[in-house]
Amino acid sequence: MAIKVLITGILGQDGANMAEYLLSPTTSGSEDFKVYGMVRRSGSPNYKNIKSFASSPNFELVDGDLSDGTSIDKLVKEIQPDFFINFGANSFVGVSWDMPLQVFDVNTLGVIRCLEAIRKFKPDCRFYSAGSSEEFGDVDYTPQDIKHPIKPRSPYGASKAAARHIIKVYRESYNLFAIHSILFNHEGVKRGEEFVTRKITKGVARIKNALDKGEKFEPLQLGNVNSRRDWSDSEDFVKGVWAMLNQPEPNEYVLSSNETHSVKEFVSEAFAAAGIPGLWSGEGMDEKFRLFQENTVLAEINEKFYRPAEVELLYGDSNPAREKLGWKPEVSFSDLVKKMVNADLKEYAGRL
Ligand code: NAP
Ligand code: F7E
Repeated sequence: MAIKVLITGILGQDGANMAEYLLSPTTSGSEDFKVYGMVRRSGSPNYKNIKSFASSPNFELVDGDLSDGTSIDKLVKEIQPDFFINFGANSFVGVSWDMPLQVFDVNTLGVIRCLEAIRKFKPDCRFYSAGSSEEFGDVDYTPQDIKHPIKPRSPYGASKAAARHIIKVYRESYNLFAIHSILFNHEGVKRGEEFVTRKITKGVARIKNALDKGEKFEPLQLGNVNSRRDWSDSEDFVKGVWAMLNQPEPNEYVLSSNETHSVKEFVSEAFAAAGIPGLWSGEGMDEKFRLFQENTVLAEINEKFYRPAEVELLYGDSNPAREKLGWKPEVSFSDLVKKMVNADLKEYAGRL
């Protein structure tokens, strides 16, 4: 009998990486997985992240929406999944001030809809829902571990914190295997273009092309470049999530790289990876990243990308996950930047 895994957010970064991981022959071994990827039929779905496995006989797209409990009930009742991995969310922090109700509807009520479906129709299904280091917000100490106080700074962070509490309530009230771990930032070649890492690596590809041709270009426009994040590779994180789902008890962990880097460092590394040396100078809104020994501006600050409240410093402690789950991230910060830049250089060249 195949192990049935229902994944929400399948067209996003983590959902696609998780399905790819489960469907890869090295993971499956003798076990066969049947992966059901949930898509919402609003707008025009973009299937580019799932192209490597979309035609696999062990994969099936199913319709549903975290805003619609009926659809979640129907999927759990009909599929009878062994595992339910909830990666679906409105995941962009920056937009969460503009649509707080929608963010809570999907990220918090959506989780309750999943829990209710499991409680009613498949109580032995193991449930995972992605939590976020954004829940820690204006942090009290570094590095942050699973016991760090919940102090969100955005509607997104608050929506994930509320989800964390309700998952605990369901786990304890109904004896469900339901977990919500804290994921620090994780990126990769499937990352959405609105997030700062992908915005930078796509910008580097565009600027590299212009510099090579001697053409004019618009510098990259960024917000708070002094904020610090703990960045890892999403392909490493899905393995940690799978390990968490397969422990004997429903314990929750932090997944992180255990390093912190500023947005400025990401910019410098990304341009360097494309063979473009540069230097930061200036202060505040006048900070600029210039081509080394030249005046050409490669990146500058635009107030538009500042947030109403910022999480200034994220730096995780994933040692318990490393010790108890035998998990650790394989891709370093510098290799992650190189991987993303190289993919975007290739994609840019392919468009010409
Ligand atoms: P992502 O690329 O933005 O993917 C999110 C997915 O959720 C998208 O495929 C989106 O569908 C889907 N979705 C949005 N609204 C939905 C709804 N109403 N019903 C069903 N699906 C819906 O995010 P990600 O980076 O893969 O992150 C996965 C999860 O981890 C999210 O819960 C995120 O909040 C959390 N997380 C991410 C990070 C990170 O650094 N990546 C860190 C901590 C936590 P469409 O494709 O149709 O838009
Ligand atoms: O911002 C700063 C921005 O949007 C990172 C999500 O996956 O991780 C992610 O949330 C930092 C922030 O990610 C720009 O102000 C500067 O300090 O890439 P981001 P995020 O907000 O950390 C957490 C853990 C999640 O759970 C989320 O789902 O970069 N920044 N300039 C900028 N950010 C953006 N997007 N664009 C800029 O131009």
